[in-house]
Order: sequence, then structure tokens, then C-alpha cells
Amino acid sequence: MKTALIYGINGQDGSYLAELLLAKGYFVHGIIRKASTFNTQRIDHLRGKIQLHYGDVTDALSVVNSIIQIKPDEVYNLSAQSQVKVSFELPNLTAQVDAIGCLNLLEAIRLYHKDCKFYQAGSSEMFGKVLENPQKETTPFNPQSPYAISKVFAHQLVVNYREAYGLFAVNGILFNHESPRRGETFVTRKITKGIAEILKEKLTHLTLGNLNAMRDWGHSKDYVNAIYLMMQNTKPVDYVVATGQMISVKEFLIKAFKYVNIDLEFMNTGINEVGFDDVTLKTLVKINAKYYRPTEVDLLLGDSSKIRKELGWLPTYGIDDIINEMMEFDLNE
Ligand code: NAP
Ligand code: F7E
Repeated sequence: MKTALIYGINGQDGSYLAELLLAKGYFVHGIIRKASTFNTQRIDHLRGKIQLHYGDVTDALSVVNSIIQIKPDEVYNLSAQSQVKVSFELPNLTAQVDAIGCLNLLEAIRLYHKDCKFYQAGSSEMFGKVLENPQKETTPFNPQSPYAISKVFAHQLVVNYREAYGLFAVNGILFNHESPRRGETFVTRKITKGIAEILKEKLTHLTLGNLNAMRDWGHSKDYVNAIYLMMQNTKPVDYVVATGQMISVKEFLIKAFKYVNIDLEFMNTGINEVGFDDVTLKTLVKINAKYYRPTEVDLLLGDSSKIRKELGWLPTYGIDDIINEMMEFDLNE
């Protein structure tokens, strides 16, 4: 039986990855941080099947201890301060977790458990202000936030440890991926949860930032499957994971409102833009500049032909499937 260790197990991807690895017959260990309130709701249904340990990726001693004690066959580093906007407010913390955290894990593996495979959760945000369209493995990085810059550090470090020490260490460059387990401050979940609250009369309207940003949105379940395939590869190779389909935040909004039979129309532009119900004329979307980022990533569109060809990965969810699943979940919450 293989043993896996997941840093970030109680995040969106960590919870789906834990389910996938259990189904594949793995013994699954996960690291969670000690919080003052319970925050394991995404993995509570797995209690008894997985083993949880307190730890923190920024605490080098606890990282070393986890590698020595658990002796995993595979380590998945999904831990991160993963919110781009927050990374402008907490750049130091973001760098500690997202950059130095990866260094701590690689050093622990290099020093104490070299045969262990390592996965690093890289991000399409590393392409930032894109220098090529669509973005693939060879597209140069041009990061636009402390989050993305920290992820570039981690990415390059994985390449370096692979080349310098022969570790089986891989980077997944994953484009945005969502699900009903998505954190509530990311735009897709904020929209689906917000619409459900409007219908339940707990909220009058959604307040958002840049509606013109365009993203290539996939489903977390498909993306953890890609992560698993990368770790079963015969050699350590980095891959882009994306659907190849891109829509704007505004188009996502229109589709999500359509799910509850509301036709959303827009008027004005920029900070004055509003979205309203075509029939009742009620304002349902407003803009607040506090959700703008100091430097925005306008568009991200992935070319995942390499992983499709070499590992046979394919996304099974389209954007409408994702929206339908998220809307259904939030309406039933
Ligand atoms: P998420 O839901 O925010 O999960 C991040 C996890 O990291 C949480 O379990 C969090 O624990 C944990 N964590 C934070 N700081 C930590 C620390 N100091 N030590 C140990 N664990 C820590 O993110 P996700 O959407 O599942 O994404 C998983 C990974 O993929 C992240 O690295 C993210 O940056 C990357 N990524 C995500 C996407 C996407 O679209 N979802 C795309 C590309 C890359 P708490 O619950 O205690 O906060
Ligand atoms: O923003 C715009 C915002 O926060 C998407 C993370 O998983 O994917 C994610 O990063 C877009 C941006 O995700 C609001 O300006 C408008 O252009 O959902 P998001 P993200 O920044 O793309 C990448 C690949 C990761 O690696 C990250 O970890 O939506 N937007 N209005 C808004 N965004 C938010 N959060 N809130 C708004 O009100």
C-alpha cells in the first residue's frame, strides 16, 4: 500500500485529492494547521479513513518531522495562502507559505527521504500579464502579484532540485478550478453563494470588482486527477492543466443568474456598472473598487495539449456543468 502525505488537505483540492487517493488504495496522511475554530468541514466525511497531523509548511522543523515520521511515497504540496488579492495585503506571509514552504519540503525530502515523489501546486497566475496566447509549458512567466511571484520561486526551485539532486519533483501549472468546495471569497463561489442568498432574501445584491477579467475555469475533481497522473508518470515532467475554454467574470455571472431564470442586463461601465434583472429592473450586481487588484491579470487561457497527449488526461466538466453543480449546491445549503 502506498502512503501519501498532503499539505493543504483541508483545502478544496486537498479534500478531492484525499478522496481520489483513498479510492486508489493509498494510506493518506494530511497536515492541518492548528486554528482557533474548526476548519475541517471539507474532510470531516473522511475521518477514520485518513490520518491528520498538526503542522505548518512554514515551520521547517515540523516539516522535517512529518517526512521522517510518515516516510511517505508521495508528498503533495497543495498548501498556500491562495488568494491573489490577499497576497498584496500579506506579501510576507504569502512568500513564507507559498515560496519558503515549498523550499522546506524539498529540503526535508532531499536530506531525509530522497526516494519520495513530490508535487508542487503551481498556478496559471505565474503567466500573469501574458506574453503568449494560449499559455503552455514553454510560455515565459510574467507574474503580477506577490502570490504569483512566490509561486514562480517554488516552480523554479522544483526544477532546480530535480536537476541538481535527481528528485522526482514535478510542477503542475493549474488554471483556475472550482467546485462547491471552492473558498467563498473566490469570484465563482462568491457569485453562486451570493445568488442563493439573494433568492433567500439574505442579500440584496452582489458587490464585485473587475467583471471583464477572463479565466479558463475547470473543475477541481478533474484537476486532482491530473495531479495524480503526473505523480504516476515514468519520469518527472511539468504540465499545464486547463480546459482551453475562457469566459469573463461577467459571462459567468450571466450564466449563474440564468440558472435561477433571471436574465441579467448591464448598464454603465467601470465603477458605475450595475447588473439588473431584465424583468423586475432590480439591481443585483454593483461594483466596489475595493475588489480591484493593484495589478490585474486580464486573461488566462491554457493549452493543455501536452498532458492530454502524454498522460491521456481530459477534463470531464464544462463551464455550464461547473456552474450548475455550484448553483445547485449553494441553493440547497
Ligand atoms: P485552498 O482551498 O485555499 O487550500 C489551501 C490549503 O493550504 C488550505 O488547506 C490551508 O489550510 C492550507 N495552508 C495555508 N497556509 C498553510 C500553512 N502555513 N501550512 C500548511 N497549510 C497551509 O486552495 P485550493 O484551491 O485547494 O488550491 C490548492 C493549491 O493549488 C494551492 O497551493 C493553490 O495556490 C494552488 N492553485 C489553485 C488553483 C485553483 O484555481 N484552485 C489554481 C492553481 C493553483 P487552512 O484551511 O488552515 O487555511
Ligand atoms: O478571481 C475578478 C478578479 O479570486 C478571478 C486562485 O485559486 O486562480 C485563483 O486566482 C477574477 C480576477 O481567482 C471579484 O479580479 C471580480 O480577475 O476567483 P479569483 P484568481 O485571482 O484568478 C489562480 C489560478 C490561483 O492560483 C489562485 O490561487 O475575478 N473578480 N470581482 C473578483 N475576484 C474576487 N475574488 N472577488 C471579487 O469580488
